[in-house]
Amino acid sequence: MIATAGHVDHGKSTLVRRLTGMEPDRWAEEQRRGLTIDVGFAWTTFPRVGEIAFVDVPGHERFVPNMLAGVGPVPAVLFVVAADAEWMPQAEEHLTALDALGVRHGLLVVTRADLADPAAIRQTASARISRTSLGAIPSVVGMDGLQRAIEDLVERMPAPDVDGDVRLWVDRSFTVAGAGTVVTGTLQAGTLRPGDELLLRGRPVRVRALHALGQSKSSVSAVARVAVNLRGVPRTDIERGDALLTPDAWWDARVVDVTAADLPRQLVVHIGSAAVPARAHGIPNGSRLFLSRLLPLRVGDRVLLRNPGTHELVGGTVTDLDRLSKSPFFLRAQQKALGRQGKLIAGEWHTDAWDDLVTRADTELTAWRAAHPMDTGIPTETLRHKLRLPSADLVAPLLTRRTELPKAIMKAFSALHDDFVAAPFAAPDANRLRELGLGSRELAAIVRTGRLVKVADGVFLPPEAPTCAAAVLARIDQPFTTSQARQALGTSRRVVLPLLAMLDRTGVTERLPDDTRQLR
Ligand SMILES: Nc1nc2c(ncn2[C@@H]2O[C@H](COP(=O)(O)OP(=O)(O)OP(=O)(O)O)[C@@H](O)[C@H]2O)c(=O)[nH]1
Ligand SMILES: [Mg+2]
Repeated sequence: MIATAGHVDHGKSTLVRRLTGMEPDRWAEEQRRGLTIDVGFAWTTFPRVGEIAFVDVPGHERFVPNMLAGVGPVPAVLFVVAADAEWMPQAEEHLTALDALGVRHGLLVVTRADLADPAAIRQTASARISRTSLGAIPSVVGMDGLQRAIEDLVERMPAPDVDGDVRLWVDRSFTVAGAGTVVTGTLQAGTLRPGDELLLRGRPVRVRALHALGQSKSSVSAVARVAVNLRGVPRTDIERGDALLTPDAWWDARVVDVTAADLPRQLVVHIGSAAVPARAHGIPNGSRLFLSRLLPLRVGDRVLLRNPGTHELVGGTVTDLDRLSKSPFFLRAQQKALGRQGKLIAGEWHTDAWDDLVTRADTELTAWRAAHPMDTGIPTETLRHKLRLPSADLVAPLLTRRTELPKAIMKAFSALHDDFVAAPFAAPDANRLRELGLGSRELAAIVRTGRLVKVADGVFLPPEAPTCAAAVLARIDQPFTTSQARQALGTSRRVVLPLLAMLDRTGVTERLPDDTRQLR
């Protein structure tokens, strides 16, 4: 795939027509006015490199957004200048756009050399181009040696990523009688096959059939011009700027951080065939863009930012999406878009900072216990807030993590565990703890790993004991005395007093003036 670029009327479409024998200006109005308005496509086969498709863009300044939609997804460019003209404004603007997009492969073609000496403009254009991402590129005059130069260009280009994720920016959509909705675009990476499920505006759609360069295909790999026939999608649900996406590979972002600084407040973000108005404000090392609609992006994407008032263009690289980069947690669907790998913690939440979180949770728990020696444990919401967890679902996995304990402690703990199976509220007394070799340090370690809760000094129970106690007490007559509670729980006064006090504090039970209690 190669795009054209250059000032209006400098012979881009004529060049494509001569190379392919096809008419890139497909609209009647374009042919009548001899002016390209929207992107056109034509293709041919060259002996050395096979099929080559050209995206022919308009040169007129009014159609710059169409030009950007055309060159956006294309990796190489034929930069056209006319021998009988100076270096012109849209040549400069197109070059700025190519530079901002980071296009690195190109060929300079001087046209209309029958009308003037091409030497001067060839030199000027080469010098200008060499200062951009294109660098020093070869140049040809007219059709002489053009085919060979294009073949050289294609051979220099890196092999496309045919296994990559698909993001097909739609540049046209139409209805074909009997087939339904068809969209076209430039496949930059990946491979498409009939039957593939893709996402369009967050909804799954299925590929019914594929065409490339006018022929039906059982698969199309990047880089290619492709027409995709979609099942069950009304034509009116798709427009230029939409994208067909590999599921879970891109993130539909509303807030986008980019490297570009000092941007105008109002601008238009161009990527692929999309042009989305946005508001910008400065942040350290760049700008934050608030898009007027969602765009499927990834960190590292190159975007083009255009000031619609002055037509100024700058490029930027995406550094963050929806302010997610600082969050230790992200959703599965955000992993690829953020370029992060993490393990699944709960629900759809992943993290790549688990060990760090465990350490921070430990610190918070230790501080909490010191400040609230009599409490069961830190309330879920408090820990969620302190660790800035995006969901309360993440608290439990952090607390119930099973940190390894030394073997001797684990052995003693298993003995305790067996005791609790027999009598769940019978906290071991000092003798039993001594017998098992569990001193205050060992017990603190067990509590830290969430295997025991400390109900009072020297009183330890399984972590589920308070909840179980509430369930047992709910089944006896209300209100109940301390002694009735002790009997129902099958335990001693030493345990029942602090256990009931804990249940009072956590709002499970209510202590009445006559010293009886009832469940709230
Ligand atoms: N004499 C001469 N005329 C040419 C040559 N190449 C193009 N032209 C003429 O220049 C005019 C503009 O050519 P196009 O190919 O439409 O130019 P373009 O760059 O596609 O223009 P836009 O798409 O509007 O930007 C047409 O009248 C062409 O016939 C050439 O090599 N020699
Ligand atoms: Mg044209």
